Amino acid sequence: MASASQLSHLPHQAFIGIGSNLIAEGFDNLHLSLSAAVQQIGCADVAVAGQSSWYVTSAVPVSDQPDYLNAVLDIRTAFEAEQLLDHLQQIELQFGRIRTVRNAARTLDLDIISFDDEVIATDRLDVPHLRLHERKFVLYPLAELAANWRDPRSGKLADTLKAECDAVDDGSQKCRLFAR
Ligand code: A4P
Ligand code: MG
Repeated sequence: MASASQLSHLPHQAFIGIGSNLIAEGFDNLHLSLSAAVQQIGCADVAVAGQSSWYVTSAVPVSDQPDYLNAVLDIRTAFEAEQLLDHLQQIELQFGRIRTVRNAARTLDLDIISFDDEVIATDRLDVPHLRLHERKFVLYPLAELAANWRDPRSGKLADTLKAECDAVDDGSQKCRLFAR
């Protein structure tokens, strides 16, 4: 994890959702390949300041895909949001992500959950992530890391979004702490 002096030249804060349900080539399990991906995210312009626990989650929408391993990272960065997306997409490619259909099984998915308290809507980016409020695999790790983070679109706290998501869940979204 980055030290305070390493973070001082990185003016932006973002939460990144990380997940996978296919082991990347060269790794023995999802936890090892995802931990290697976290290492790759750190660079001169990005520092990983915090990380949630890992969660074992069922695929959303419900399907016969294998379970995912998910977490959320708290990062500091000198990049603007689209530069950060470029950086993350490059890492997805390194881990063998081949874009097929939407919601396909994947070796690595990196999503920008939030970027400062900005609301961004461009051809390439919607931030905060548009489906954040309906996904336990984002809200559980996000609330663990930053219960008091406020969604600039809805004005709601991460803890509130998590409780609301739980309240409407029909039991189909499994989300449990990963035991190593
Ligand atoms: N894009 C727009 N906004 C963002 C953002 N905030 N962060 C655009 C990242 N990308 C963003 O993404 C398609 C395009 O979305 C990008 O080119 C970017 O310009 P993609 O990663 O190529 O495709 P995708 O991930 O299959 O589609 P989508 O709609 O982004 O899906 P999500 O929301 O990423 O969800 N179930 C479990 N249990 N755990 C998971 O991690 N992940 C997904 C993917 C589905 N089900 C899951 C999980
Ligand atoms: Mg994605």
